[in-house]
Amino acid sequence: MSVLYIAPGTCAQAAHTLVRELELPVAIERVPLRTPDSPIHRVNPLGRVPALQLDDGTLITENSAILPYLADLKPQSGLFAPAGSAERAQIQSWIGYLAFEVHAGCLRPIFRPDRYSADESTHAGIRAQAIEQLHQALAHVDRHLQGRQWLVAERYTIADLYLGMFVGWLPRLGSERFADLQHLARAQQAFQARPATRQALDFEAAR
Ligand SMILES: N[C@@H](CCC(=O)N[C@@H](CS)C(=O)NCC(=O)O)C(=O)O
Repeated sequence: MSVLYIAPGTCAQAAHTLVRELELPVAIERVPLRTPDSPIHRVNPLGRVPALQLDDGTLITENSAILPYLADLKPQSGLFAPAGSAERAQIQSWIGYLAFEVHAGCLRPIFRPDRYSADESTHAGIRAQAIEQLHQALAHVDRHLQGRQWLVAERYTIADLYLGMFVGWLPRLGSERFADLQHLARAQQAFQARPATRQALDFEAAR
């Protein structure tokens, strides 16, 4: 059986939620992060989650690869789109934007300012600047969602799932800075209301 390695409260929630959306026979394995003895180091040389190990041992990392791979296992779900279609490229475009502009570009300096400076006195400034950049990056998504329910096409896709996870992190920033992004709030409520999202969150909170 394939195994998806996750850690609660991390971006692995996206892949985890998708496994539950698709009702795939994938074992969910929680691992600690940033400890040298974590089993994740035997699986992913970067020591990061999500990491999907297929039953033949093949490793797939990065949400931007795992989400499309899993969704392709059940094309009838409509969570992705057929190869060669413009919709598929648009879904991939949003996933790329969220992975690069939102996650790596903004959320990482907010949560891990130590990666940008060893001088702790600079961390508050790095965070504050990254929160402003995050607002700009998400305002672009919010404008796109004006007058439409989903990022692409007329249905919930893996792009909406990925977005919903990140928007769900905003309260952790303890900031009112994002209160104006009303379309994003609506997208996050739709993500939150899905049974698969609830199942994944409950599982991650349980142990
Ligand atoms: N670009 C990767 C990011 C993976 C990533 O940074 N995962 C974090 C959790 S959100 C992690 O495992 N951090 C542990 C570490 O960096 O040691 C993806 O989207 O899958």
